[in-house]
Amino acid sequence: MSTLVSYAVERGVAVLTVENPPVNALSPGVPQGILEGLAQASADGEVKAVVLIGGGRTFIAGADINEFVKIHEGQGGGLDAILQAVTSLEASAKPVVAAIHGTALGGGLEVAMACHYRIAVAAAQVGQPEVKLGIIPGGEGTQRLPRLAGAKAAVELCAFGEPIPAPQAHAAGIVDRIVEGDLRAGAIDFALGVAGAPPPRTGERTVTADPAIFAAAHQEADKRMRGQTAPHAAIDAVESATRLPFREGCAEEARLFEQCLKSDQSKALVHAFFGERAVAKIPGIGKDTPLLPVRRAAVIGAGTMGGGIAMVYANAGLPIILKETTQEALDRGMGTIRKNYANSVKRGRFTEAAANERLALITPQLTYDGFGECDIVIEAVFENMGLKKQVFAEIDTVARPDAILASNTSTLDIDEIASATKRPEWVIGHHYFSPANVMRLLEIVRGKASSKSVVASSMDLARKLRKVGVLVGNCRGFVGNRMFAPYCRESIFLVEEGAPPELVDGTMYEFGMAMGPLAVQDLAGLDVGWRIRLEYKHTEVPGVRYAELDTLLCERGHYGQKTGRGFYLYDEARKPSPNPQVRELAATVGVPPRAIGKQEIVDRLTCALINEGARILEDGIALRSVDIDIVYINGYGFPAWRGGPMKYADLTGLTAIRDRIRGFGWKPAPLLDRLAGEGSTFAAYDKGKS
Ligand code: T1G
Repeated sequence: MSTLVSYAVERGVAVLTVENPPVNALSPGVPQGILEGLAQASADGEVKAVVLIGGGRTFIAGADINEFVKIHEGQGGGLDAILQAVTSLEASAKPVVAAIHGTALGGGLEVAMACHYRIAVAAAQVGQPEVKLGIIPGGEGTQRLPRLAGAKAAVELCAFGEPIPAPQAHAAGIVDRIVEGDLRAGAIDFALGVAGAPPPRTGERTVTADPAIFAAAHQEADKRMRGQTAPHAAIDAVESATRLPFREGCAEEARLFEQCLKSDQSKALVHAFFGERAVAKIPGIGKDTPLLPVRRAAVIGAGTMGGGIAMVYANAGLPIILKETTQEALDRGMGTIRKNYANSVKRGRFTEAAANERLALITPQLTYDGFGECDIVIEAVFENMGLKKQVFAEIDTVARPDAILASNTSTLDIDEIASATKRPEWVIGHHYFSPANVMRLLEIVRGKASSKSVVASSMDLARKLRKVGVLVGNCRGFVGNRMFAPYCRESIFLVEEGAPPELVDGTMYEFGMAMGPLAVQDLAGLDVGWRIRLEYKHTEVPGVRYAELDTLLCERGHYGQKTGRGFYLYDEARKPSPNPQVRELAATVGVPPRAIGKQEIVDRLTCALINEGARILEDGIALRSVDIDIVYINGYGFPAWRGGPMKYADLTGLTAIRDRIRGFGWKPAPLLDRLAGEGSTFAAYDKGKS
């Protein structure tokens, strides 16, 4: 008997329990175990019905995604075993009941739909999230789901990948009953209730639909899943269920599945899935590192970032003090927080009561009262080293000796900030991305003195705050902003050389970026970079070309959205339109204008990111190239379906990337040069590091 699927008979019902922690994925051996258990139940005259249930915290959460990594690496594999299991389950002469708790996702829902009945606890979720991996359901889910829930519901689940709660699945016809109390006992009762009746086989049903459903879904996928191919394949697969007999529909699904699985988008999205989990693994800081419990917090500064950070903690159910120096600034900060929550309630994201609960967790004040009870104090004041050091000197005296002291600085030296305290081992960077209550990325900046517990506790806290925590080293700009500087500089060079801002931004939007680089700079404020540049003017190297256009705009008071003019003009609704002055100012830079194509724009901007990313790896500022990818996907709007800048480089080929860089007259980063010379990849570099 399989060790991955246990078998027991209770009151004449065979109970097959999948035991493959942590999520009961359909890893090799699990489908085989289900088949063995089904055969044993079929052969046992005492058995009247079968229950399939998950051990531990969940039902089956899908195929084992590690298998797709092997397929992507050319090691073969596929869904044969899963397909055998679903076929045998549905063909069983004895009724099979899927008993769902936790999540039934992907192949897990497909296995459940091959069963004759599905029952679930109300807290369970079901879904077909395969498109988030750049593929589509490949276990006949695109054929059974429309037969159970109708084409419209099936298209929504398969093309957009969001799970739904069990009660909604029950209403849709996917789940037959919501069970109160013990799921296993309820499943056995249900199975005994249907024993003897001919088992309903979903594959024997038919389904029809208005073709307009699919046309509408394709249009919606173009918006919600911009640039991605799998959602359209999923819609086509579901549409085939309304047109073809079951077996032919399954063949169409298999064809589309294979087509998606081979795509770079799937390689990129699988990379991003595992990458988001890999970044939590810090060499030298094991799971046994003592974690400092964080139950109460305080944030200093009620500006955009401080207010957003206060919301992050409140949203995670943690009380937080919000301290400012003047009542006016405090009121303004609290006013913004209240407005944000009111907007969320208006959009239906949560109820008025939930918003008030969160607001009640935020304590605005002008003093350091209560700081002695806080487990963490976050500094979020103006980006000025002198001011930050003054604040850290103060919190050093008011915070508990075992409190974490975190700075939200976006570029400044965390070691210098720590030097303002007597306890640098408790100081670390928690760099949020604006708006802090929305962006998932949290760069955790490790100072040379930051203790292992403070690092491990910060990574653990990121998860609790529903952030993606990425540990980065201490240098100007850490990882994200250090790469963003050459990316932005190159975008300005392109405009100085004759490419209109809307061509540069439009091209990168088509590439998949959430926003073009020039629009992002207008949003952040051109004056931010201008001030930093003035502060570091003395470090500039004679003969090196620096962007001029942003400085020329700032010298005229044009800081971007905040002044209504920057690379674009903005109306009162901040709607952008071309700024004719940009061309005039660009002409004064003295670079002869020329027509610049889209491919050159994409290549120069992606290579600017990749080359700096390689230097960051060499300098040890990022642990792995995948950490850089996760930073860019979650903090800078880089499309996950391209995997992040370093995965994009691997998929393009490092030799091609290096040759492009040389073609621009730039110097390839030594690591990039070496890996390209070896015919290697950043992924291989990562493997060598872990
Ligand atoms: N395969 C392999 N490993 C998986 C996995 C999976 N499907 N799901 C999770 N893990 C690992 C994960 O990497 C982590 O490992 C640990 O389990 C805990 O995960 C045939 C082809 C289920 C909602 O896309 O959405 O079925 O880091 O931290 O926050 O048509 O995991 O500890 O080493 O995320 O509680 C479809 C993906 C697959 C579901 C639980 N299924 N997983 O979240 O835990 S394709 C999915 C999730 C498919 C069929 C097709 C979440 C979760 P480690 P975690 P969590």
